[in-house]
Amino acid sequence: MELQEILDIFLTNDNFTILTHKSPDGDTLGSGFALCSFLRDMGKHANVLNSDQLPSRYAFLFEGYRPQEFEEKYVVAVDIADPNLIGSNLLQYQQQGAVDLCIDHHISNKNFADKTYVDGDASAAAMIIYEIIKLSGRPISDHIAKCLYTGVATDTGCFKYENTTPKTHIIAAELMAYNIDFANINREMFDVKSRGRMQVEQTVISRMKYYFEGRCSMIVLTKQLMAQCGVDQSEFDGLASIPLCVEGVDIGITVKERHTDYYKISVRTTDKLNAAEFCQQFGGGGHIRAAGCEIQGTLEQVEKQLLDGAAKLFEV
Ligand SMILES: [Mn+2]
Repeated sequence: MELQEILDIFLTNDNFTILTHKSPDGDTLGSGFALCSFLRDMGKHANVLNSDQLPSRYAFLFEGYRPQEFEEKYVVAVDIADPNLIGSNLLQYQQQGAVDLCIDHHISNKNFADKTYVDGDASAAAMIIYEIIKLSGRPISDHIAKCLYTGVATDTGCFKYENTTPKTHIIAAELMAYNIDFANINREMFDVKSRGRMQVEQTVISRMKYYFEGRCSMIVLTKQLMAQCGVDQSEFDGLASIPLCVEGVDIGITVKERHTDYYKISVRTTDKLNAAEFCQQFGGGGHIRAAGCEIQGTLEQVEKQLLDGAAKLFEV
């Protein structure tokens, strides 16, 4: 599929429903609301749907947004790799044939829509939306620029992750030329945390353990701690990067309690170790520097299994 073909779809259809993924992030919301503005600015009808309540930290992306009433004729999914990610409150869209077009940047995309456009080189879905809007030659409002910048910044960890490319910077630079407060967007997205989240960080850091002469560190997040600090799942983005922030650590492990005796493990590594290989020992997987797995057992059993697994990596 060519970008022009997608643009033609937007130009020739009307009454759009734009689907964003559950547990929404800056990219799915930035892409969704930018596309919605683009369509509405052309006098078309469009709504953005999400299975979950939208986190207030993203409120600047949908300020003044009101749902429109119309008979839905075209369904577009943005940043959604798998129909399950549409979420349990929008089950009707998970059915075969419910989604007309999917615009995504995950190479793992399940091809669940009638038409799918995947650009695995795009750091964010927002980069693809930007290219479509730019191709149209229509004006880009400050609101659209703000949404797209947020998508690109958040999916690249503020231009720090390995998925950042020269093109990422070029698009970000073009978006910065609009009247957007990028410094404040980045502050809100990366620096500001709720008090509860701060408390969680404070506790897990104070209890962080080190192994293998300081090359491995581990933090544990229990349900009790989450409840104590009054924070919900949506606030735990990025927590797994904490253990690897310590000098000398090559593998940082975050153990998160899901249910009793059931733990979700997030692993981050430097270029000296392979996180995916580590997690494969426990039936998980992922990328070279970031991977995950799930382990059943008591906390003590889980910790022991992880350390035995790490010992293999360090060959001790
Ligand atoms: Mn994305």
